[in-house]
Amino acid sequence: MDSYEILKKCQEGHIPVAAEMEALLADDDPEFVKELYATAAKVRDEHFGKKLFMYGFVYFSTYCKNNCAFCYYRRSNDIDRYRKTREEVLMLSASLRDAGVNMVDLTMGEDPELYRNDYEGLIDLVKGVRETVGDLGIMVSPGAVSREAMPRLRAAGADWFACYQETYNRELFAKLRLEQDYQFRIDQRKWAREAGMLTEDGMLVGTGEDAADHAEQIRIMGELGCQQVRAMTFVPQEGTPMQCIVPSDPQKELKAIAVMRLAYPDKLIPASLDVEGINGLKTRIDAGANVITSIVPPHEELAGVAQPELDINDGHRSVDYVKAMVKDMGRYVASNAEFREFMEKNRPRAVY
Ligand code: SAM
Ligand code: MD0
Ligand code: SF4
Repeated sequence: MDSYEILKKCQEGHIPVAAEMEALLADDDPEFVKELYATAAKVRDEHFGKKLFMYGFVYFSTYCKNNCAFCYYRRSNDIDRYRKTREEVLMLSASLRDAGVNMVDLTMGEDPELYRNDYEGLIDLVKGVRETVGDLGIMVSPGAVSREAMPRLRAAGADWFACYQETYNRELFAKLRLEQDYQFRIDQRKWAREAGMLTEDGMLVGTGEDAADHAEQIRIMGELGCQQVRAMTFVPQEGTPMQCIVPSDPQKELKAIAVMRLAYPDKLIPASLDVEGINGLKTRIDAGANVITSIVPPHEELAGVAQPELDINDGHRSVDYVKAMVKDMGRYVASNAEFREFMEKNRPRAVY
């Protein structure tokens, strides 16, 4: 299949099928790749104009009972950890709201303390953040929770549920997310949708997959009905079994972003600051992303996930710094009303 021909069709509104996505992902000719990004950016602009969304990231507990091979916060890693108090999380959320983000992403390791008593601490926290942030979006990224927890998270005020499969290759999943159930993780997003939450899925790039795996991953993520889809390059973490893996060429993630955009013109696709920091923002936007995630306030002793410290305390991941860069790119940050409009239009109807 000729990749230029496929791209040309996409420029005219064609949505690529899996085999076409694979052909686009497999062509590494520099001229072609440039054209791929430009086409994706154009498709994004046709749907969203110059508007970008911004999410504040609150990684409020770095305790985790899991042992993912890729993750710095896996339980076997002997590292310093923190758990923010309810008051601290409310204060951080309020300051992110005041600084102008569209959504607060409440993320945690699978912290037994917050899972205790049927997730009592977590649900109470979400309720508090809802009272604090008014009409801002709230995303929760709590790990894999019970089906019963979903309607309670929704009722507490969560708009979005994020849970990344990382890969739809079962063998690779077993090597990455050790001792975790593949189907239980897939069901997370289904259960969240049934409870009326919008959902996000994601793929980890650079852990041994090829263009065919990426195409398959992108196809399935869309088919399962997520409104936000992401790709993040694996960043090797000290003290983990994957610490010596050579990081993948950054272009792989950018190409995945571009192909996701062509396949899903109207979905939200993040440019995460958690991979290459602020230096990686423009390249991701230029490849078709339309959301900036992992904005972290400085001096609050908060961490990133893949990049625990990069660009945080010098303020380069702050709202103000990111806003200035958005302006430099000739784009603007959406209003909360615009973000809410996206959510209302795309929110799944609760079935229980
Ligand atoms: N603990 C919850 C979970 O795992 O679902 C919520 C945390 S979520 C922010 C963690 C996500 O960050 C993972 O699903 C993975 O995609 C990404 N991540 C973690 N470690 C990473 C690394 N070293 N490099 C790139 N991405 C990473
Ligand atoms: C990010 N570090 O946006 C965050 C995280 C969790 N919902 C998101 C992976 O990159
Ligand atoms: Fe825990 Fe999430 Fe890290 Fe896995 S990715 S070890 S579940 S924090």
